[in-house]
Amino acid sequence: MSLTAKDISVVKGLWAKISSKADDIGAEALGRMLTVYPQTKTYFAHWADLSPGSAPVKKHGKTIMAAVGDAVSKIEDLPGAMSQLSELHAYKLRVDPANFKILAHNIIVVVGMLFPGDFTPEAHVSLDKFLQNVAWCLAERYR
Ligand code: HNI
Repeated sequence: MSLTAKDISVVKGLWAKISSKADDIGAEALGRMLTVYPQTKTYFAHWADLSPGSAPVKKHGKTIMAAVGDAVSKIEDLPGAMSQLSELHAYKLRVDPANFKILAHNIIVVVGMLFPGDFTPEAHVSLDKFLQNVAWCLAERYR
């Protein structure tokens, strides 16, 4: 499902409004993913504390959202933007790509929670399409 020019402008507009809170969004989304979909915890078993609000969850939430912000800035070439991260997740981290959609879902939920006014149906659909594309591009190097 490719992004239209409208999706691109809606995602960029939404990101401009929410990016100053990207660290909070990432921490909340990652903490919820680990709580609500506990099968995702296996990949982070080396962390001291996997509970919402813990230091590693906050730190890694920030890392993830920095990569999402980078993807927004390279939205016209998402496969190129995500290619190195795809290789890392496929060959080194060996993350089942089904999990990318789970994290995308959690990011959507948290954006809706933290920015109810900006999270119009129009913003929702374009952000969902964008994150599904990010998930798809992250899975691209798996085979
Ligand atoms: Ni992911 C590391 C981005 C989804 C498991 N991940 C990273 C890094 C970035 C990143 C950036 C740091 C790379 C580096 O060190 O060079 N991850 C993303 C993005 C998404 C995503 C943008 C989806 C939107 N990662 C997931 C999912 C899982 C996952 C869904 C597992 C359920 N990622 C990891 C693990 C690491 C990781 C594990 C290493 C973390 C660590 O601390 O060892």
